[in-house]
Amino acid sequence: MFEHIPAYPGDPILSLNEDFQLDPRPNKVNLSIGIYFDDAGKLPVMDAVRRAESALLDAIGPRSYLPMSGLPLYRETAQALVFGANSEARAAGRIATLQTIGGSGALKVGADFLRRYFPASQIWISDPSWENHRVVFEGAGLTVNTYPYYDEETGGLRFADMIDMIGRLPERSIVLLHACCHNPTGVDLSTAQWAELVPVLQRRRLIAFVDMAYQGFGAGLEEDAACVRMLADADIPLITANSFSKNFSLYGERCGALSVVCKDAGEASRVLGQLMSTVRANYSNPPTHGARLVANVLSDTSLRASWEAELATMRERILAMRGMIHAGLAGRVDEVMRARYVAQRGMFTYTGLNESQVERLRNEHAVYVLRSGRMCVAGLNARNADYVASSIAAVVSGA
Ligand code: KET
Repeated sequence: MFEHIPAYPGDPILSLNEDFQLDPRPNKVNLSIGIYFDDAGKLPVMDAVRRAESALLDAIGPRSYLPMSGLPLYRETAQALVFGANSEARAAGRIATLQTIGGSGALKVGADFLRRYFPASQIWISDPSWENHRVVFEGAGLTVNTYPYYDEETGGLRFADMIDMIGRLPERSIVLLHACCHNPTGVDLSTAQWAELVPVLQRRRLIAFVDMAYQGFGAGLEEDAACVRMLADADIPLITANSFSKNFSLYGERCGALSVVCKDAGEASRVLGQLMSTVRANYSNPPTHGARLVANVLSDTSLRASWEAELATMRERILAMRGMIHAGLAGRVDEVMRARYVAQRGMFTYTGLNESQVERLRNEHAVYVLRSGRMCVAGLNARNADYVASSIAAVVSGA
């Protein structure tokens, strides 16, 4: 019966991470998946999360189904984090927010919603984008196109080309934007560029779908969400998918949220209802544990302060690692290639290594980066950074 089913070629990120786990070489370095490791190379359990978890253990209670929309305190705190505690749209009750199975689940629920209520609309994602954006949106039945984004020559942004193309899209098209720490390139729009993009979205009557998987890893929690607030203030039809996988180091708990900013509270209530019906049709309702952890940390003054401080330390460590590999590559690769490590922001740098160099890095040096050349700089530490720099130097020089 199942003979005709072809082999799964694997996922460019998750399958590579699985291969890494099986690699027996002791000097191996995982710079493939977007996971933050600490300076000891360990996946951290954040102190605030540990404390929230201990408190939950002491107060173990029954575990009923959550509502289809998720835990109310989680929805409330997640919405405040994304849109700002004093957001006008929040005060007006015109944002529909629901708990989702990670940022990926938010994208999928949002994609299903758009496919159903905007059947004629297509989506435009950046070239390049997170590989799974195309997979999720095509999986929901949308046609996925790209807009110009990364400039391979300079390691920067093709902003004029991007704006030009977005300015010519059909009305009600969907434009997927990364709030901060662009995956895979590490190249973001500046505040001035966001301000230039907003009237274009407005004039063309486009829908902005903002993916924010790295809030707090760029410039700070508030700074990284500034574009979301700018879009909301400009009354652009706006959908956001945010994730707590990275900024809470809670990857396996699958904590995310989807928000749709509406015209008024009545519209938000109808949109929320339809999002709930999408959830019911997919997985019925979300899980409890991770949501309780996130909600309890975000709503408790002391836990929240501890979480924010630890997140700032993670952000600063990434910057230090960028500096370290940049220094380690001095005189070993050309300056355009080297400058990217300090010019780009967030967990990722687009190294400019080609496929065969990436393959040699893995085969000969046990250093794993994605086939596209994307490196997760959050996997570097004081012990492996120099080894990685010399491995890159070796594959670039062809030695
Ligand atoms: N959006 C972006 C831009 C993103 O990089 C990820 C994960 C997600 C959403 C998904 O978040 P989650 O809450 O885990 O569902 N990216 C890393 C892991 C992965 O590919 O799944 C990565 O790019 O390595």
